[in-house]
Amino acid sequence: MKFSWFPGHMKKSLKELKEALPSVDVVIFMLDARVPASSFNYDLEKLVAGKKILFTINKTDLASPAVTSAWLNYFKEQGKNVVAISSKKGSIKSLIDVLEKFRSEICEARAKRGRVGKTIRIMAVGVPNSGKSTIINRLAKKSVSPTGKKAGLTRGFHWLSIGNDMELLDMPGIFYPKLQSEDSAWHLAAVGAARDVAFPVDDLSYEILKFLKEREHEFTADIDVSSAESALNGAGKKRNFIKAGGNVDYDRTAMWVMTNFRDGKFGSFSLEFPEIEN
Ligand SMILES: Nc1nc2c(ncn2[C@@H]2O[C@H](COP(=O)(O)OP(=O)(O)OP(=O)(O)O)[C@@H](O)[C@H]2O)c(=O)[nH]1
Ligand SMILES: [Mg+2]
Repeated sequence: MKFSWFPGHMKKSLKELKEALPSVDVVIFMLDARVPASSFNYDLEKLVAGKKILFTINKTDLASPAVTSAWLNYFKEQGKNVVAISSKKGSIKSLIDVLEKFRSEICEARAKRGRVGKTIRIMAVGVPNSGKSTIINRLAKKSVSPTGKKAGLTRGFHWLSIGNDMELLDMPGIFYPKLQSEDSAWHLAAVGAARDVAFPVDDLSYEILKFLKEREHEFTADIDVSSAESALNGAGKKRNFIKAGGNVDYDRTAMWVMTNFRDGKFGSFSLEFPEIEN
């Protein structure tokens, strides 16, 4: 699959992230619950060693609940701080509780060094579209950062004071130079993280149709997925996406498959499982 990875502006963001690190107390790793492996980077975890780290599995409303539980256990078994939330639809109390625990520990450590000050500075890191700005707005209880379906919405680094003695660094989504696995590229594109890298939408929709077929999704019951052409033909006919002249409109069909998958309209699916990916 043709895929141009790591666009130039990611390099710049990674550099800015490193520059911001000295003033950061807490790092929230925002993971997309459907692709926790591909939306995480081990090199970055090493880079922020010494900070308080919270793994946040977000968008649980779009993922398989059983697989999300497995991911929670996976991180807990490694002794990591982890919560699973839907920052758009559900409660974020579990996340707030951990941040408050971190705050007491940080203040205690400061007091030992003779320092005062209750404010903690938090950085939310994740691939584009993982929900960083949404969670910042939830914590601030108002809209302080624009959010939206388009990956790459937040540009530049901004410290935002969100009340409760917390400051949050809103920053663009970041990819990493190395993909976690062969499937990472289409997984990230499928969840909407990879808008600004050249990913062919027909290849992507074919991967999604194959994935649905493997899971015996009813939409694919009578679709032949042995080739991209037959899969898109089947899906297009089913939706009646026919061009003048009688051929299936592949572009429209591919866009429809991709958008429906991203929005969870085929159901809640996890693309990555801890025992396989790690
Ligand atoms: N269904 C669902 N959608 C979510 C959730 N969290 C965020 N979203 C949506 O995902 C999209 C991206 O959210 P943002 O908060 O803008 O993501 P971001 O990580 O700041 O993205 P960039 O600034 O582009 O890096 C928006 O349409 C949000 O409404 C969630 O838990 N569930
Ligand atoms: Mg953002």
